[in-house]
Amino acid sequence: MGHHEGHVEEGAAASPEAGASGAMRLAEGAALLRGFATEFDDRIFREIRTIEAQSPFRRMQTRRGHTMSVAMTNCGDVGWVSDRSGYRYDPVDPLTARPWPPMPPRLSTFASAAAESCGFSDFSADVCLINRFSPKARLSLHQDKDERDYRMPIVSVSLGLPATFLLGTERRRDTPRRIVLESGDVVVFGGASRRVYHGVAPLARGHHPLAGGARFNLTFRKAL
Ligand code: MD3
Ligand code: FE
Repeated sequence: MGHHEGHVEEGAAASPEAGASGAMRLAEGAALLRGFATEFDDRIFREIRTIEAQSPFRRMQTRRGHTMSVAMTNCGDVGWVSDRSGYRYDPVDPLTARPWPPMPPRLSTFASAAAESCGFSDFSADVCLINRFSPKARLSLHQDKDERDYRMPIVSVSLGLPATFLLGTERRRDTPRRIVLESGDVVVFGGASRRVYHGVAPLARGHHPLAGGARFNLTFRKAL
């Protein structure tokens, strides 16, 4: 086992051999790029601050009337929103009644480069959903199926406190694998992995020099 041993729990079959690109295969179509965003973390945090100054983080309501524990905002042509009428991609931020902040070109270039390194040569994100986890915040197992073209991957960037990512299969009842994602880790979910159930276990308390007591996750998507 390489020096990554210990990050991946319960024998999550990330091959310890990172390939030429540095990617570790997590599952069919899913690749983990450890630390791919680390050299850009300052810049990404600055972009997040600019975005949240225009469209603040907020905890959305579910159709059933629950308040999500994760706070969210978006940038791009549309944003993912959830309320009592359900969830959707919306070009207008319901909190501000204005369009979402534009996708910073450097972020979309970064996401395309991550996708490219995993074999997705024509990925161009039109939305970035930004999740902010405080201690105890979690995401229950779900699939992401509001996007039009499932042939396009989703690129996930984790920053701040570590979290246990739950990687299931296309069957909800299968026990998910637990994979610790740390600040700077990037995961590209494409192919068969695009449709799997996944979630995040309740965040543990901690301190991170850039993020304080929180974890941020950016998911770059092609929604339209
Ligand atoms: C696998 N976010 O925003 S990122 C989400 O850590 C979401 O904030 C989690 O699940 C987070 O929808 C997990 C990894 C991820 C994101 C989207 C996926 C994995 C995925 C879509 C399909 C398959
Ligand atoms: Fe998801």
